[in-house]
Amino acid sequence: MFKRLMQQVDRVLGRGVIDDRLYDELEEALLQSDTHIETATTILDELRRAVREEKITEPAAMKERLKSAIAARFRQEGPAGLTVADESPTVYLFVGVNGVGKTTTIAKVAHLLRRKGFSVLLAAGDTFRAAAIEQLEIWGERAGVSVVRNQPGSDSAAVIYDAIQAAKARGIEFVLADTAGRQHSKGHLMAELQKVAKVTEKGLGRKPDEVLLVLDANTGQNAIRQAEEFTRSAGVTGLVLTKLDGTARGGALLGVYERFRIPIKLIGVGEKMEDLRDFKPAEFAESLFA
Ligand SMILES: Nc1nc2c(ncn2[C@@H]2O[C@H](COP(=O)(O)OP(=O)(O)OP(=O)(O)O)[C@@H](O)[C@H]2O)c(=O)[nH]1
Ligand SMILES: [Mg+2]
Repeated sequence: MFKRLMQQVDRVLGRGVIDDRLYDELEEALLQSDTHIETATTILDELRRAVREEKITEPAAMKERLKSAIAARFRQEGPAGLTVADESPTVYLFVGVNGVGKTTTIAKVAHLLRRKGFSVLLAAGDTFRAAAIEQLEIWGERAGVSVVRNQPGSDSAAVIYDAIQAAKARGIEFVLADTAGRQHSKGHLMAELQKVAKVTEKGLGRKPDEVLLVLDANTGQNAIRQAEEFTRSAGVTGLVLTKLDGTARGGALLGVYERFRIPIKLIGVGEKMEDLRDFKPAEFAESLFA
């Protein structure tokens, strides 16, 4: 995803001298790949310090240092992977604006859990559009899992509540709940998510085990605003970064992670059910420059 950035860096470093103009050009390259200005400044400060302290004189060595400065932004603490509850069902809510890949990611997670032998139920909580319910049902069929649904326009929180009750009654281990990314207004969307979170807690006797904010890697700086809003109304516990296949941008994701410190749990690398990966910071950092 930073391939273009690295090409630019190669060109900039090709001049062979480390001077202020070089840092300005590196900053420009970072900003063009959607890196937030504060993040870019931090990265370049770190680079300047490293160049000074490690007495780096070669632009090639500087490039390696820049890579590790970017990779360091993604370093995470705490356990990786999704939380699994002691008491079934484990419930994951998927939230995010329209088109980011919520429904597709649910299908991918369902497929993964099924392959590991777990029982899964999907909740068609995006009741805003009839097509959204149908789309989830198609994915459910493909992944071999049932879907709890209601009429379009019905209460989203109620569908998710019903799915939790059904999972309890049938001894199903995981409930994956879709939510709407689109509403009459943003205020309405956020209010609905607050209600979904509250009703889930009521039905489950605890907060949802994960509230996963799905972000499209092509989003740019808007990703920060999305993270802000969804964190406020839905208590996000993890990020899923989608569409990491074939994007030249993605610098904004550095900013989201740095600012909110919400762990990145999964990444989407395509449109098929198999196209889901665990987030491994080191591997991921390496792939940024591939
Ligand atoms: N290339 C690629 N495409 C993806 C990925 N994840 C999702 N998509 C595509 O993105 C589009 C939107 O995906 P959906 O899962 O419908 O997104 P959504 O968030 O549920 O959208 P709404 O229901 O409209 O809010 C679809 O065409 C997906 O195939 C990914 O990791 N890579
Ligand atoms: Mg959807």
